[in-house]
Amino acid sequence: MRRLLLLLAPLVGAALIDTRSSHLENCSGYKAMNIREQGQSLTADLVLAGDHCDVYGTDLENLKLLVEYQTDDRLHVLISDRDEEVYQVPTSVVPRPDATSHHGSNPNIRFDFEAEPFSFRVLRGDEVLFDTSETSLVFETQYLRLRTWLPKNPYLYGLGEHSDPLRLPIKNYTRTLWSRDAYGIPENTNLYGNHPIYVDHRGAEGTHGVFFLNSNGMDIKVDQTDDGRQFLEYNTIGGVVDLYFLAGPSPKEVAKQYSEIVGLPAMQAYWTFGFHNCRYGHRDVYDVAEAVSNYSHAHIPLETMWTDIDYMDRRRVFTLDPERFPLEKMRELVDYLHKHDQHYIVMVDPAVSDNNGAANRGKGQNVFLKRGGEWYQGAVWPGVTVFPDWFAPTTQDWWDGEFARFFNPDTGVDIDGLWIDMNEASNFCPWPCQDPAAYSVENDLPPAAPDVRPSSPRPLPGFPADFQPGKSSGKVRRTAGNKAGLPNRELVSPPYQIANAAGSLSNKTIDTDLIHQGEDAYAEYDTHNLYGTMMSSASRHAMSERRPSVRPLIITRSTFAGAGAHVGHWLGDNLSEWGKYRTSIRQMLAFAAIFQIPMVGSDICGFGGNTTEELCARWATLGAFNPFYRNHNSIDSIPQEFYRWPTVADAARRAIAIRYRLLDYLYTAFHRQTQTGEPFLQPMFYVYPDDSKSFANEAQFFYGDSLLVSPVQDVGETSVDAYLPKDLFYDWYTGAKVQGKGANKTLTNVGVTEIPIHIRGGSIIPLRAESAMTTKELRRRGFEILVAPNKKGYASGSLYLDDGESLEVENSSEIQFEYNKGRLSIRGLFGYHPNVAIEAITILGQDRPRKQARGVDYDAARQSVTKKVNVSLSGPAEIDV
Ligand SMILES: *[C@@H]1O[C@H](CO)[C@@H](O)[C@H](O)[C@H]1NC(C)=O
Ligand SMILES: *[C@@H]1O[C@H](CO)[C@@H](O)[C@H](O)[C@H]1NC(C)=O
Ligand SMILES: *[C@@H]1O[C@H](CO)[C@@H](O)[C@H](O)[C@H]1NC(C)=O
Ligand SMILES: *[C@@H]1O[C@H](CO)[C@@H](O)[C@H](O)[C@H]1NC(C)=O
Ligand SMILES: *[C@@H]1O[C@H](CO)[C@@H](O)[C@H](O)[C@H]1NC(C)=O
Ligand SMILES: *[C@@H]1O[C@H](CO)[C@@H](O)[C@H](O)[C@H]1NC(C)=O
Ligand SMILES: *[C@@H]1O[C@H](CO)[C@@H](O)[C@H](O)[C@H]1NC(C)=O
Ligand SMILES: *[C@@H]1O[C@H](CO)[C@@H](O)[C@H](O)[C@H]1NC(C)=O
Ligand SMILES: CC(=O)N[C@H]1CO[C@H](CO)[C@@H](O)[C@@H]1O
Repeated sequence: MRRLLLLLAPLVGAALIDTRSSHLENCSGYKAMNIREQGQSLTADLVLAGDHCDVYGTDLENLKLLVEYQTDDRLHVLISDRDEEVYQVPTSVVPRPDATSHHGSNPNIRFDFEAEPFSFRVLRGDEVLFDTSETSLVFETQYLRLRTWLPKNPYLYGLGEHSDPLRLPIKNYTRTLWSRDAYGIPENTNLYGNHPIYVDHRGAEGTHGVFFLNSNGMDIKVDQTDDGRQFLEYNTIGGVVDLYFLAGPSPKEVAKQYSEIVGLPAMQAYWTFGFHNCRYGHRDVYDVAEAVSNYSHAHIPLETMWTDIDYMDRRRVFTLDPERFPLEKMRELVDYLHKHDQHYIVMVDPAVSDNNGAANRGKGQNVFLKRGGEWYQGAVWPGVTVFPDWFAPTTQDWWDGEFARFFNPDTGVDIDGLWIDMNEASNFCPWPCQDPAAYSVENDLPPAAPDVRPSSPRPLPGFPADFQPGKSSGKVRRTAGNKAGLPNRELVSPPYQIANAAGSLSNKTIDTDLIHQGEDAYAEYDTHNLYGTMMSSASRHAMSERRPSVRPLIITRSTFAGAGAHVGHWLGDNLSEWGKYRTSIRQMLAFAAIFQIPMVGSDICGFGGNTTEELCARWATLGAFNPFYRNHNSIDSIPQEFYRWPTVADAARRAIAIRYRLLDYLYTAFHRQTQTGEPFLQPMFYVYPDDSKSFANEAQFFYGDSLLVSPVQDVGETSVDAYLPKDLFYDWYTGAKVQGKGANKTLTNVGVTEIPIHIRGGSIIPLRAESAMTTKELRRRGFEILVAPNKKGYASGSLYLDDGESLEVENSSEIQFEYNKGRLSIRGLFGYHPNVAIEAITILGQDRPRKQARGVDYDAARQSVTKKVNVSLSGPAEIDV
């Protein structure tokens, strides 16, 4: 039975004094009228209850409320303007879940409201999850405010992108969402992407999620009132109140429920989990080739080589530097890599130099942003650029065409994956950009190697002074009902200013008063936060056109909610500092477990600044447990390829060997996330939701459900205080049983080439018997099944197999392993037949040898037994060990 409580008694209680914005204090809010319940939904009209308060624009007098019980675990609350003129996130960018297919009748969360003044609550059982009472909803032309009360001392997570603590601060905290090119990834500022979802974890009471589907600039405040009441408040400069409540009740359930709204993440090819190397500042193709060769000599498995903007002709996308990166040499490099089962990826930026073939073709197809009929220009790496308008109906065709032409396997550079950057969108020229020449990029191309040095090196072009025309009125006429944005707004300096670390809204990005092409004529003001995600899906399309049958790897800098369905993300331009090494863990956890972008990783060894041998060695081991594992470096930093120092090379070889032996374990868990939304990489409390000592832990993490990773945290240290929940674990290296006590355990003597790993009792992990130099070779290795029984002698695990790259998978295996009292059973679906078998089965935690059976070895040091077997992976089996 669906229950809707209509509590019509007026609210008692003192109006709250909002000390930060006294003007809002007396806004009268709305009253609900014409309440109608139909099936799984409720609608009402909301009418302004008193005088206008008009604080940051004009109050809208007529709103409407829609409440939908979309599934038993998902409630949708939409408050929009009656005429639906106010901007809403286009469904072409973020498709909405099907709300009509619900047949369940036992909702686990429910909606409850007061009619006058209008406020609402969301409850799970008797527990109040969200409560807007006592502060009125403010819904103005350029400002929305909605506050919810929270219990004392809440554990909140999410609301990215940021580098702040995993558990968000609860006092005086403002999380601004506005895409920004944020060099250095500083804390307490808005970064590259936007994910307005938070997870509220209440321990034994349960976990729930709240997703605010709004792409406008906003400040989300988490704070306490003077009398100590905890709240979270949305302050948004546009859009509507579009909230999804996710019932949980566990963190993993919230993750699954969120994936039902924004989409399941894209499955990646097997090879993409290999080790990647990149740097900004390769002087030429010879230098790139030399790095490939040096990795090989150092016997460090290099799966994929990347090239930053260095390859371009004066940093113009879709061009090659004819002297430093000539086409025939680039083709030789790519052929060489492909012949050795390695891969190649290059960077593409959205901004196109306003002076080349790609720009001219784009202009012919009318694909760039315009101001007053002229192409809108900014300044990025190549100098003066134009910016693709992803809303223009012809942009996808043009983008596909440029990819087909430049990345043509027969005549161009045959890349295997794609890296997209600067898509916040970044613009070097600050608003209003009156002196563009002053923002010329000074760090010129690195000197060419002697054998390819041009007779006179060309300087990078400066910036002509004839662009960045003045402000336009921002006035557009649109028809009502298209959810495309109210007319006559102040699109550059709105009355409410969000705490954008770049200053004014348009600073260092595309002017926010530009109007996009397309019927809806969206304003950049409303859609700025979608730019990177629109480039992501357009690029996925372009890559799929080139190689339709395989999964495209695309790594982007800027993302919006739902981007994981198309792309992965690297954490941006961090620095070679211990602080960044540590924050990379929590950032990665937020993307993988909360935002559903599991293909994520940091720049290993740090991007900006100079790394050290010790930091790079530690980061090489931590990076082996990033889903996306790439060493990347900046142009003005000392080289940091793993082969540059002996300890780093050793750390990398060891860590990659562990990663590769575990690659099918990773692939299996990653695949599961792409099917169900259940996260692969997880904060500790996702696995131990009742253990309050794990709630704020951001120093350790679970790599899949079975492996706890506890990296050493700081310079000069060889020990780490690792928290071990009350459970049985096994040391990965020694096999020793470690009984977790719900307390810290100091792990000592952790050399710089090592990273502590514990296997959770009750796990079965499919391992490749040995590592390999490439993932192709790895797939020819047999399996060893590692069994780590729990106290009752039981363990389980799974293995997913397919051809590793098909977009539409025809044949796959989903194999379940179970171990109980000396017997391993193998069951499941066996559609994919690898040409390898299970070669050994190892059981940990055996303190004495069992009755000697043939082919069973006891390892006293590891307290394990190993049975050599030859069990095919093409059907069920039962094996006694
Ligand atoms: C809010 O209302 C109270 C009571 O009516 C009044 O005393 C106060 O001056 C008002 N505040 C503002 C900022 O208008
Ligand atoms: C709240 O944070 C702001 C900005 O970070 C700071 O300026 C202010 O002093 C803080 N206020 C309190 C009460 O801590
Ligand atoms: C490769 O190794 C050689 C020999 O150690 C060194 O001189 C060269 O600088 C290295 N090149 C690159 C790109 O790492
Ligand atoms: C734009 O950003 C620069 C720093 O990058 C800052 O100095 C300037 O004040 C900002 N301008 C505006 C209008 O916000
Ligand atoms: C990095 O090292 C190089 C070479 O020693 C030096 O020129 C540069 O200033 C260093 N950079 C930083 C940020 O310390
Ligand atoms: C474990 O040690 C870390 C690092 O020293 C510390 O921050 C944390 O509070 C400790 N946890 C417990 C439960 O003692
Ligand atoms: C799937 O397996 C069948 C039977 O083994 C085989 O004929 C077919 O070619 C396979 N399909 C793919 C895409 O490998
Ligand atoms: C394992 O069994 C398969 C099929 O029964 C056989 O072809 C293969 O030679 C065996 N491998 C070993 C190492 O014994
Ligand atoms: C230049 C820059 O952004 N540096 C930041 C690097 O990261 C540390 C720790 O997060 C910040 O404190 C710095 O501001």
